[in-house]
Amino acid sequence: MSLETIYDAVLNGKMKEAKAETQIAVDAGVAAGDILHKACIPAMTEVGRQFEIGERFVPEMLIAARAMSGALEILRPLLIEEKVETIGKVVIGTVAGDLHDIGKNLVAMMLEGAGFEIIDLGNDVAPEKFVAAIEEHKPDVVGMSALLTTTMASIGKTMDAILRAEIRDEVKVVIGGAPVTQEFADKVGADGFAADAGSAPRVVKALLGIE
Ligand code: B1M
Repeated sequence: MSLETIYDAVLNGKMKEAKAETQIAVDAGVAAGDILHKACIPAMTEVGRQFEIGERFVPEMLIAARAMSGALEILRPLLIEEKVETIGKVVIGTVAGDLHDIGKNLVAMMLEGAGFEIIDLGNDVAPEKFVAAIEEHKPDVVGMSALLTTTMASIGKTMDAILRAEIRDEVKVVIGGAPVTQEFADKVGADGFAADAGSAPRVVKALLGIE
């Protein structure tokens, strides 16, 4: 057992091995926070880096994210016990009228892999539901995904609802999805745009001033 073995298992998308090695490490007394911060998160950071430079593709990123989720199943209750702090909280959802959630799920997994707590509202999320989730969970960041040119308008409507609820100053907004662009993000007044799941953690961290 070593943290390096867990790092390799996550990096290479070997879920069974990631889970088994994580359990072995936990049983040997390694702190869950160390497993997360010294093995799992660095592996997912590397996955994101490789994706951004075109050395990996979506399916490979997905299997690595699943391996990370496998390890997290074991670590999550222990991290709560150890009171290990996450680096921030993200509420994420696919906007109203849009049922596409594969990309959003991948972004959520990569953000979780980077150390964020994720509150996933699912797909077809109405503006009022985003507002209610911001009021309830007080996230640092709200992420909206849209895959249809027609549902890009729902991003604007959700931004309006957030403004009307007078909570715009309390959160950073990051948007993405195949038809979404930086230009559109500027137009609707979002704080950030991420082109893909590999770059999303970097964009969100930069907005929060996290190294
Ligand atoms: Co739909 N669909 N679909 N579809 N579908 C597209 C998006 C489409 C491009 C296909 C096409 O015509 N070539 C087209 C949209 C055209 C447009 O508006 N520009 C389309 C259409 C038209 C439709 C329907 C209207 C079809 C119909 O019924 N006539 C319908 C709409 C239903 C609805 O939403 N109301 C529909 C339905 C569906 C299914 C339900 C069958 C299914 C979705 C299943 C699901 O998600 N659970 C589906 C699928 C699978 C697709 C395609 C084939 C694949 C989408 C996908 O998962 N890609 C898609 C065509 C295509 O992309 N080749 C298509 C993989 C995923 C990893 O990538 O989602 O782009 P992506 O996410 C990326 C980035 O965009 C980014 O990071 C992700 C990972 O790198 N990203 C973010 C995404 N969200 C982000 C959020 C961020 C940051 C980055 O910050 C918060």
